[in-house]
Amino acid sequence: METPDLLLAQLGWKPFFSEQFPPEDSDSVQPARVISVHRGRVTVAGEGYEDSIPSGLPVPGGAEDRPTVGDWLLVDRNSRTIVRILARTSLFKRPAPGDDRRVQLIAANVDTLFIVTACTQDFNVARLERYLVLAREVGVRPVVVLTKADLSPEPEALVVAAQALQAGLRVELVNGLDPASVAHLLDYCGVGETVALVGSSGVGKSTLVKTLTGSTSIATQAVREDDGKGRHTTTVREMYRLASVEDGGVAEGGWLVDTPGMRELQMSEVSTGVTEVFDDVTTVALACKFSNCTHVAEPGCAINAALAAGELDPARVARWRKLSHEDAVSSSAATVRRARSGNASNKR
Ligand SMILES: Nc1nc2c(ncn2[C@@H]2O[C@H](COP(=O)(O)OP(=O)(O)OP(=O)(O)O)[C@@H](O)[C@H]2O)c(=O)[nH]1
Ligand SMILES: [Mg+2]
Ligand SMILES: [Zn+2]
Repeated sequence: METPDLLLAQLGWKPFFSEQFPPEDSDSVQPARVISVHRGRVTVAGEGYEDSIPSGLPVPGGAEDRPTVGDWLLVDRNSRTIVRILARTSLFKRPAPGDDRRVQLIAANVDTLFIVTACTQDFNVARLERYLVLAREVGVRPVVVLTKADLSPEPEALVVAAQALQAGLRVELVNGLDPASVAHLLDYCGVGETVALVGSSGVGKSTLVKTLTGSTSIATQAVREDDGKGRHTTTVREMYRLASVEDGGVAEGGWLVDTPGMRELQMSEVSTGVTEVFDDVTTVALACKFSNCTHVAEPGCAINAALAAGELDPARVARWRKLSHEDAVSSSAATVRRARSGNASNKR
């Protein structure tokens, strides 16, 4: 017999959340986790129940005041409406495609990020670095999952290339279609833990979720046809429950969040992540003569000195420059945007 507390713990309930939930409120509201997001509604799961409720908040707020997959909510027991969204341990978001004044929330309260890439044309160290920056910035543990090992003549070389990006980085090589090959990924996703899968379209994120959960209802892309477009590209964000076998008995495992493939990953307000992922480069830059050195032609530039001495990889420095520049430009644009929308709402 499971205790109610255990059920919430299986959903990912942690002290961080219970501390935000005054016990005297439990008569009127109950905590529930967002399992999937639909137009105007969210599917939530709580202690022994699952329900579809309106996604609106009592008081509409800022861009991040919307429920996303993985969120913990307090739900009114009578009206079945959201009372509030609990503060998040982590939040993945990006500028909304086609409308950079809005942000798109991808997933909340994630413990581990599976950065999924295929041992095919998709493999690209610059893209992997972008996802690593994102993971650092958001504060979740990254794991690189290299799929389609069965389609590559020399997948081990790619494992080595990925591992070189960050000391201690976990890199897993799998055939996503083979349950035995993906089984060890379950170690990253114990009871109550949440793993989000991100990566380009077609790399095999939904396939991994399908194989790991044993689900038959998750749609994956058909093998790519001449137009290069799959027919079952994921469009919703949804969490899937893992069943794990422990001590001979079957227990509920953690949660996998499938996300739609991203065509491009824009970086904004990620300077901490860039600094940490490129710490080999940023440490050298500390020794530049000028603190605002652009590392182009300044005297006393430690980056250029290290490049000349062969102590830094020119390709990695070039990727660092590009990401830092992109972050600086889009972050200042975001600041301007916020200032403008702040003014606009004051006038209303
Ligand atoms: N041979 C082989 N095929 C794979 C593997 N993983 C995925 N595939 C195939 O690759 C295609 C795309 O897989 P999906 O799982 O739909 O890709 P996705 O990342 O979810 O794509 P989006 O939803 O568009 O982001 C499907 O035809 C899968 O069967 C693998 O490890 N080996
Ligand atoms: Mg998919
Ligand atoms: Zn410099």
